[in-house]
Amino acid sequence: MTRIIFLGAPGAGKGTQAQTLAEHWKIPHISTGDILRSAIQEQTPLGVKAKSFVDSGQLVPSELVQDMVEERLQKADTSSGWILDGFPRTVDQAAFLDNLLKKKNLGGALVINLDVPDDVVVDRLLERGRKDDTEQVIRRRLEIYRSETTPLIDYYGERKQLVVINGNKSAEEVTSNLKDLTVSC
Ligand code: B4P
Repeated sequence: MTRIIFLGAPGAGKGTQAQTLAEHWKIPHISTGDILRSAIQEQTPLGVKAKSFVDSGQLVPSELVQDMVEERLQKADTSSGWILDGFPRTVDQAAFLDNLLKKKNLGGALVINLDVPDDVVVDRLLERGRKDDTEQVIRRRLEIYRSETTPLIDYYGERKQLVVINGNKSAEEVTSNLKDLTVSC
């Protein structure tokens, strides 16, 4: 069973790599950002609550995202594994996921931190130009990444689950390095 978590700054390539690897291994790519954006688009109760947080680059309250992830991980397509992209983003969310995996008698996931310098991610996101990819919102997301998400590097490092990959290469080169890495795990 393949269980992978992608960490990395906004724009580090988590979504790009998670999608490619999920197709390669035929396991679901679970992106909390994608699920939230589609809930916002469909104006579901979750989407209505999440909209202002996503638009301004803030984290959506953890209770909402945790319920959403728990529900998604109950679906039958997760039986041979999954790739989580964008979750966990805080130490509280990581502890929640650990408990959830324990309840399901599953071991920990392999955690991959895609390492990319700030100026590179800002350029990538400005070029992508999604609604939350304006310079001001990107800077806010990077600040929150630094304060809320980088503590996960120590969290998973201490648990010997963490691998750091240089994400500042072409998407194809990063994919090739990831395939080498995960095949040997
Ligand atoms: P996400 O959708 O996760 O946003 P992201 O971090 O910007 O996406 P990602 O990092 O995957 O983009 P990618 O590199 O693939 O979250 C959006 C919002 O949702 C958050 O701000 C928050 O409000 C909310 N949210 C999500 N999860 C949450 C949680 N757990 N808790 C609370 N709130 C949560 O792509 C970036 C661009 O770079 C693309 O255009 C791509 O083509 C390009 N690119 C990728 N790799 C490249 C490479 N190697 N070289 C050149 N370009 C590359």
